[in-house]
Amino acid sequence: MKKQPIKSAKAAESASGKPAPPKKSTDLKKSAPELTNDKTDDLAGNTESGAGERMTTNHGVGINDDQNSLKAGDRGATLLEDFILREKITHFDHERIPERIVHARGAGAHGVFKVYEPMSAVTRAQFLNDTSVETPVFVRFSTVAGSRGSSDLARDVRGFAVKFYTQEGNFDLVGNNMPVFFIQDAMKFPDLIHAVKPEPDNEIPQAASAHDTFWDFISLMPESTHMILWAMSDRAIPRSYRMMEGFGVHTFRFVNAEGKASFVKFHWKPLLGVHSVAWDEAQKISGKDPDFHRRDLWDAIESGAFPEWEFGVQIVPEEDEFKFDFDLLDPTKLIPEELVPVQRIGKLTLNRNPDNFFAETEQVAFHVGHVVPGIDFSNDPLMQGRLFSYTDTQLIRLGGPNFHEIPINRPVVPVHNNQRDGFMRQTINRGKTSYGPNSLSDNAPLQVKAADGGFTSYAERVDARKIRARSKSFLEHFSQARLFFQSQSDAEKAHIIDAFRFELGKVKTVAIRERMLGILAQVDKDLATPVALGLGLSLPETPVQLNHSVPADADPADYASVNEESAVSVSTALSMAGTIKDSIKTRKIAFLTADGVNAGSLTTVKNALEAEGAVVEIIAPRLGVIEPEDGAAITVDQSFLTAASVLYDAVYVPGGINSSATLEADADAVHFLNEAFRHCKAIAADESAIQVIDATYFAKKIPSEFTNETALTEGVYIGGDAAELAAIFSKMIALHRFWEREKPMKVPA
Ligand code: HDE
Repeated sequence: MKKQPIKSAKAAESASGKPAPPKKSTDLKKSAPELTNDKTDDLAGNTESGAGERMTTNHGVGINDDQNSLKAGDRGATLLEDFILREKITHFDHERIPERIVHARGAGAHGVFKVYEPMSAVTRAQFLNDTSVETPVFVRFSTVAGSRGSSDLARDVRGFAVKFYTQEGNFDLVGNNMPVFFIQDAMKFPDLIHAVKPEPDNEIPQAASAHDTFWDFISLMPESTHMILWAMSDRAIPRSYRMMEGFGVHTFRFVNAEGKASFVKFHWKPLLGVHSVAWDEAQKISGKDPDFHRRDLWDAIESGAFPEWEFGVQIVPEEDEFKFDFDLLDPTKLIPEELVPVQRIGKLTLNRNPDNFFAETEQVAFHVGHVVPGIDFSNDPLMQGRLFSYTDTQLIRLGGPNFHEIPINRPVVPVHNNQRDGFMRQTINRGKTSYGPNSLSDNAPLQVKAADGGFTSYAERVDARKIRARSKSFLEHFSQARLFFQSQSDAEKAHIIDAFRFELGKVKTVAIRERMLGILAQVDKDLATPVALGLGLSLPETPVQLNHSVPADADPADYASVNEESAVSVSTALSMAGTIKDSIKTRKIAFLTADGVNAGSLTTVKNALEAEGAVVEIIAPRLGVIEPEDGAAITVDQSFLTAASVLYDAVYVPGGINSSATLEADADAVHFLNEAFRHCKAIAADESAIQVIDATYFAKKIPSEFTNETALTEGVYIGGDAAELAAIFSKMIALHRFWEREKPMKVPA
């Protein structure tokens, strides 16, 4: 029997007795198409909008006066008897639950997943075999270190957690946007998080790793070197959640119907490519719009521009387990795509925003241990610890053992077992038996044969002594950090060097900076030397002793870091330079305008960019409308006060003699352009707006005439023909950024 959700008044009234259809796509969302699947149907029984309804207490009594408390006379005192006031205030007093200890700040969305081809050769998981099935999903993206109210643009790892509501139960893929992790053993996770969180005496800094305790820990943990290179790269400051890769990080197992297992690494590949912002820009966005990523995800879905990822797998046959120069169980290592290609096996589409942040995004509870038949664990010691942590944390965060009944968490298939009771139990279990074996209910609920979808754990052979130790195969810490660094473009390398200079520059204890340089020197001198220069320090002459985290009775030699060369010297998949750059879909373009703008050029360029899916906003010195030199008044979307260049991907200045004169003299407009240039964005202007460009710093930096030839290398174009300009500008925007001009042409902004 299907579980009975609590029904809203509307649903309860429905003639069929079935839950009412989801309200979200019909009455609340403007452009999202009608969308139903097993999960929306399931959630529908718990949704309500209150629109046009009578106001009641939580116990259904109509409320006559929601403005005044009950008093002895109109000047008080308030009476304890006022059950309506007491209920309202009490509920309010208890509205908050503890935020997640990590990944507290996040944004979620609903979607669907579909596999391209049956994967029966490697897994029996039904949702990876039936190409006709659209599996509902809920995804939550997050930062790691900051509190719920912190900025989206912190330099940080991003969580990428996907809950698949499959017909065989829920499968959670709780990944990150980086393929490796800081530590190799779950034992060190509380230490890592204590080190990165704000310092305990003064709770400073918020959502930032640039402080002593974090780098103290990292500099003592050579196993974190590979991950720290990723964290200092632009991957840690994504342009959008929609433009991030995702990784399961650990090696998992696939198991097919014959019981044969393969190792598998999971990937998400965004169809819009992998893109980032500049660090200076990230810091400014944190002030101008701390909800930048959350808003971006929400707006894209609302406008029908549904974010998409392909699901990728790297499959390693069990017999190849020891064929690599690293241990597959070591979560600080990735499998270079050159060694095992990523097969793209399906597509994830996010197509519906949550109805309620708290009920869905905050209450969703992911767990690495939520697997379905055909997917199993490996012995990665980090993963093994996670298998404990996730349910444990929900018990305190969501207040008890029944969080699986919260609508966003419950599966779309019925739940039957002998577990009972506990805080906030929703299910009304009928009958006398809550144990098995039993004869009174014919032994129900009945165990499920493997052939009918019962989960059976992979029968891995284990024959070992109990031992607390680190495998020797985990001691090589630098080869993949070097592989990562050497696979980056020059601009990406420069950003990593700057990030280390920034972060270590914020560290007050010089010995920590020095120790970190000792680690970087093991990775690559081309990295360590400029970082040392920026810190005003010199590199240590001899490699420093790197075996700090050693058990009390162990021989340090057994823990000494090893530094070898990776079998692969460059892996193009690790760089973002070669990512997809053929689309301007959802890119935000600022049009700088004023009274007297040329409506012809403005409209031609606007229509052309919008036709390709870009989002254009008209920015002017003030809100309201601007009067063009030709045609009807144009509505202004933002003033220079509410807009900022860091919130856009590209800038265009349409023609118009009078508007150009106004903008040329407007410091905010000129600053807007200078800042966009500093952050390496595409900039275009009509010929008759050349004076606005001439007022910028970068006009003096670029010697060329901003022609077709240089537009795609320098990212600045000025043209007289609006249609031609739009075509070139679009190609420039698709390139995302012109990082090459960053260092040689830096301008004040
Ligand atoms: Fe998590 N992690 N984690 N983690 N993690 C949590 O669970 C933990 C790790 C990840 O949007 C917590 O429900 C341990 C790796 C994501 O709700 C907690 C260890 C990866 C999210 C927890 C790790 C992740 C979490 C906090 C080391 C990438 C957010 C709240 C042994 C593969 C999920 C919660 C969401 C959340 C524990 C390491 C990803 C405390 C002990 C590696 C995306 O249970």
